Amino acid sequence: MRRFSAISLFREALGGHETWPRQWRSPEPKPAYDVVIVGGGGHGLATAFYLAERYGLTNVAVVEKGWIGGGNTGRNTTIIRSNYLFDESARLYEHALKLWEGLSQQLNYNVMYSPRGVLMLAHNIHDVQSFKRHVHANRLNGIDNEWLSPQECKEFCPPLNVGGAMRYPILGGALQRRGGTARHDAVAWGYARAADARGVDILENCEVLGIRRAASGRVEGIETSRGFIRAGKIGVVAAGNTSVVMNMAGVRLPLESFPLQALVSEPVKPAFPCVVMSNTIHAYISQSDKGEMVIGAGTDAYTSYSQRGALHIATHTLDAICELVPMFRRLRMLRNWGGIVDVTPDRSPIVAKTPVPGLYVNCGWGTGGFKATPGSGDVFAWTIAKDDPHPINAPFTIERFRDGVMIDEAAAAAVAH
Ligand code: FAD
Ligand code: PYC
Repeated sequence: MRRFSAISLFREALGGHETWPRQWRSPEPKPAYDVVIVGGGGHGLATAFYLAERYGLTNVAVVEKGWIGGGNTGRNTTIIRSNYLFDESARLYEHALKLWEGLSQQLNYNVMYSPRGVLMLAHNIHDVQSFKRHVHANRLNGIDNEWLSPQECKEFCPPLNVGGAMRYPILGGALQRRGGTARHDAVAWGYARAADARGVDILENCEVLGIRRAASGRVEGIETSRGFIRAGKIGVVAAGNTSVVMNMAGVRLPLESFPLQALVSEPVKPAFPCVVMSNTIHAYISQSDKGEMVIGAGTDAYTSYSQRGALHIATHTLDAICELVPMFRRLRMLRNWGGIVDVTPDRSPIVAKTPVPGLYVNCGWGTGGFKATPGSGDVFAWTIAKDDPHPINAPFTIERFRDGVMIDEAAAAAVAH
């Protein structure tokens, strides 16, 4: 027997329309949020803050699968500098550095930005040539960077061993005095608190599982572990997981994800006055306000989504550091951890519109995105609000990999990958 529901009878009366006539249909449902940001790291939270602060967009949610700042933002070695080689990068990282200088005041939250100087050590003739080239290029771009002899390195950072009989002799160094550090989790909390105060919703423990698109192709919203959230626009800032999230919308990106690890020593009294980086041996040292020596190592040799690095990578770094700073031999290490960084073919980020209307992406910061946090959030907010890139991030497109317009910053990225 054929069964009729009230609706099917109604449809038959209309002449068998599958759907109701347009004028009887309810209007398109309104987005629950004008903008949803996927990823509650520093970049995502900064984007939400600038959307509210600069463009009055407060109907915004930041959706985070874990807790805010629990990704790379809370795991990095906090080095801030803008001494990149190419004009495009110099503009981007210098924009960020200028924002760092006033950030605690702007957020009314102490992010502990400490411009104590970043010294990049040269250990062979290629390092010397490459760093001198960076010094010249930076100065042409109005960015401070200077070359120091081994003796000047020692004066700037007395614990360094500049004696010659070493595996990694110090042949000089490039010093950016305005570079330094900031407290990583304070950056996440400062942006979160300031965004929240302007009306932004921050949804923790809410994992994005899918991106829903309309028949037109435009984004409609996100499927999450807590249900569907409708959105007018979606900005994806999910660091090591970006390619997974972007695949949900059918967008493939040229990204690889690697573990990168760091470790800290037991806390000691102030002993190390600046930030020292050695790209050649993958070692980065500074002292935190708690007194721990913060040490970064290199990336693992294999792609992975695991938030821990291989032990031999850290061991190699510690061996080399004990030669560079002999007094550290007596320090005990307290804990180590890893994060997942996503790397593009030219080691520069993608901050751009995508082929999907209403979908934007900010990723590929590799091992060096913490320093960019304020600048990245600022220009990404512009891109989302205006549906058009800011002049600073305009070169950082997805299409540059198709067109061969690379911004090859491997030498400035600090950690080889
Ligand atoms: P994250 O802070 O990782 O935020 C992304 C967020 O997205 C995460 O919280 C994650 O949980 C969330 N997410 C992912 N998938 C989903 C999903 N499906 N649904 C919802 N949420 C999701 N940079 C420097 O400039 N200087 C340094 O000294 C430095 N040192 C580093 C040392 C280490 C050990 C590591 C790992 C990185 C280092 N970096 C450094 C790089 C820097 O940490 C990152 O580039 C930067 O923090 C990226 O910020 P983010 O906000 O994009 O990412
Ligand atoms: O980009 O300066 C940097 C950095 C140092 C350690 C990891 N990244």
